[in-house]
Amino acid sequence: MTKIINDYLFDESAFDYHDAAFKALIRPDTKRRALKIPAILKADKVEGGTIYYTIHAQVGETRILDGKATRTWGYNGSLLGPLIQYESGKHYHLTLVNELPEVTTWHWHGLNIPGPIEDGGPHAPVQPGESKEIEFDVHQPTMTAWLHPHPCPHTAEQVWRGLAAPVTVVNPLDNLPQLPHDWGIDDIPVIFQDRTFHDNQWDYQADYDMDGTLGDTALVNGTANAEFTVTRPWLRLRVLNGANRRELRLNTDKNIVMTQIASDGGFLPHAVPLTKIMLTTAERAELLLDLSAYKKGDQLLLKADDTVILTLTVGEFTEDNRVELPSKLKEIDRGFTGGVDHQVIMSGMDDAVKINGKLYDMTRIDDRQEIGKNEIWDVSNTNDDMPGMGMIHPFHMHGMEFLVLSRNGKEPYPNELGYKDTIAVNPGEHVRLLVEFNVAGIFMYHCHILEHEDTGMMAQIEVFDPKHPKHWNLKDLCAKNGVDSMAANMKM
Ligand SMILES: [Cu+2]
Repeated sequence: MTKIINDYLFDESAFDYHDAAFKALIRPDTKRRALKIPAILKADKVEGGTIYYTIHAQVGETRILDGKATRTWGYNGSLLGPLIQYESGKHYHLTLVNELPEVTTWHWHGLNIPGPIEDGGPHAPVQPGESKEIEFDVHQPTMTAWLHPHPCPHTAEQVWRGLAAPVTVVNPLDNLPQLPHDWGIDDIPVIFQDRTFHDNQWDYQADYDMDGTLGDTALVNGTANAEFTVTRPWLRLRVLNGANRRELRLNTDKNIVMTQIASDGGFLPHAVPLTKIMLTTAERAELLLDLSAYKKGDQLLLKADDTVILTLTVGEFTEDNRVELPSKLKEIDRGFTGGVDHQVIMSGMDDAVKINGKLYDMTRIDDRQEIGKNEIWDVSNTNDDMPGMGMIHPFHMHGMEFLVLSRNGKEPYPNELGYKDTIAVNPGEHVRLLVEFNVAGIFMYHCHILEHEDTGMMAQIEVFDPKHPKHWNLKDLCAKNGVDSMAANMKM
């Protein structure tokens, strides 16, 4: 019998709620609203094997609380964005239209596509009123990713204003089509964020915190006090922690078993039953909930710490979608063949955050790795040098999905045995990662507390292909693309 995980696994003394500036979540005083489900983005056209999408970043208004609408930003809508579906093996052409009053970028968090332009980091700006076109192939396992802006040092503020959208990749080679997959019916996104409302508006500058901005109101898919009506016994939740800083400690009022089937980079080797799960910023988890024992009208409350974020109300079960879960969800080879060791030391808090003792410089290449070789990355968090302080830094790498080999020399947690791109690193911990890039280019790696990343807790790697050598001059690239590389670290 598989052991049920019923704690959050991480170092409790480093949890965000110990911070003096912590804001606990309150349940908003607003009527319950149906959980918003992002629409599926329709292709503009399919031509010669290429699928065309257009994504506008735009300003709008969204009714979130009772009373006045909130001024928000979104993709192809006023808040968040549609589901963008990719299929592995296909070629995509995207038109990115910036209707915002400031420069932005489109970063595909979790997609293994070339950097820095297609990947959408700060080297790939789209100026207000302009549009750009990019093209890329998708070649990767079935997974849940997301889109967000990455224009340093304004990533945090732009995400706060509402820019984020769910992304999925389906790969016929490892997809498990028998699992619930009807979007909005038995397969739903749970995009968790927190915002403070000031007379129904968001005010990033007023709420700004150097260690990560927190809000007191939980939103799921941009819905406050959200409710979803369950119409099939199995429900697949695609949970994304889309907050700037807040750790999501997800649990339910009935402590039911949630079966984790996937993490950031796709299916786990085996399903992991748990009653509690912690996701730091940008981490994803796919959870299967079995509600077959519930009757019409029954409710299950999803909570972040002690605050309800989503009410699941059972309606009429219209179709039985239960299947036998395969004992092995995915074959994963953990063999290591490379030789090089890379080191990443995440240090400091507030404005003293650094990676390997340095602040980000978008014209500097901090590390190199050969395409197609797997190498070890040792990622540590030295916040244990401040007794009674220190925080968890979620470490994210662009351009590939890694495997976790160990935490402080011990086995990774059972739900960390699949591919990931973001990993929580506790103070005093060394996490060893097996990293293999299959696309070349310049990629960032950084703390995914968005304010830390904007302060400069970020570095970049050149992934090189000896068969196609390329000389990167990032100063010239920035000048050509109209990026003020000096401004990238200057937090206003
Ligand atoms: Cu950090």
